[in-house]
Amino acid sequence: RDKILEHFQEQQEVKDLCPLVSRGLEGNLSCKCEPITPKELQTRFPELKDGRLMPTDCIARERLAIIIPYRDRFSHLHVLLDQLIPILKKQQADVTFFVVEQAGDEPFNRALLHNVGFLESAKVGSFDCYVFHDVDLVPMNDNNFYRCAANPRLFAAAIQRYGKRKPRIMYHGYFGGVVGFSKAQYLDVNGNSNLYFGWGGEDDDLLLRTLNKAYKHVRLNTQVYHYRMLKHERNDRKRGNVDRKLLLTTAEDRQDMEGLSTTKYKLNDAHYEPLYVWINVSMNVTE
Ligand code: UD2
Ligand code: MN
Repeated sequence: RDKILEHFQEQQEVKDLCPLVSRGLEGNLSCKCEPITPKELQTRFPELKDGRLMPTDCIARERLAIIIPYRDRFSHLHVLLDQLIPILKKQQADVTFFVVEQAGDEPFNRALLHNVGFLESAKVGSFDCYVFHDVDLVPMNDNNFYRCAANPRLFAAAIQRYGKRKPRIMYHGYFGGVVGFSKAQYLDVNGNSNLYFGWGGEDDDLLLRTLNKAYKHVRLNTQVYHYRMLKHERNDRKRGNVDRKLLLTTAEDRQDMEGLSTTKYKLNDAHYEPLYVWINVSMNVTE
């Protein structure tokens, strides 16, 4: 009888898969979006270790990587995490945050940093799902599920820009801000193009790649999948910019030759912090 009891207790220890829809979700959220230091964040969320958050009472259905392209937005980064972590906790996500920083002051290349995040994440673990996340977009509803699906997804279905009252759809065919790909989908589209230095175009290129591989541009509910954009200076949209309109005309032709498979960078630093994996890379603009 003791043996049976023992066995039963062991069985109890085995965790189940987390439910598809977690309990305790609230819907629309507020955000004070006040500055917070990494130290304060660590105190608030001591369960984060090496940038990873895991459910305690069940096994997550997928392992998620959130890739944040980054340069000089320290305050935004921590405001974002302060809002994002409680949502992901409630969603019982197994998530690791990667901050991918571009060194130097060459024109920013968001899309290349996405590729770097994907490639470097493989050194940390095996991820099923990738969400590429602008540092300044704060999710405002916890039914916004950070999960992958049959098609790549635009999470940022609607965005409330600074000073505007309502979130709105950016434009038909918008595919920037926050997007999600399963590992297989990202490999399938050969990731992002590496050629978009400076502001703009890279997100449109990614949509062309996605549609070209016969995926659909799924429209998610804008009442749920909406974000607030934190205040920042408008970028210098001209400086060092490549001719993004010209590049876009060849997006599909370049897709298999140029992208994740040809990403080049110099890894300056990669280390664990409690809240994230920090990666710093240099790019060679003239290459
Ligand atoms: C828009 C898109 C963005 C991207 C960009 C063009 C929205 C809400 N977002 O962003 O997804 O397509 O246009 O490239 O429409 N970043 C830094 N430091 C910098 C510059 C950029 O960290 O100096 C990162 C950061 O994660 C930021 C993202 O790149 O959120 C996009 O750059 P942005 O916010 O300066 O440009 P924005 O708002 O026009
Ligand atoms: Mn922005």
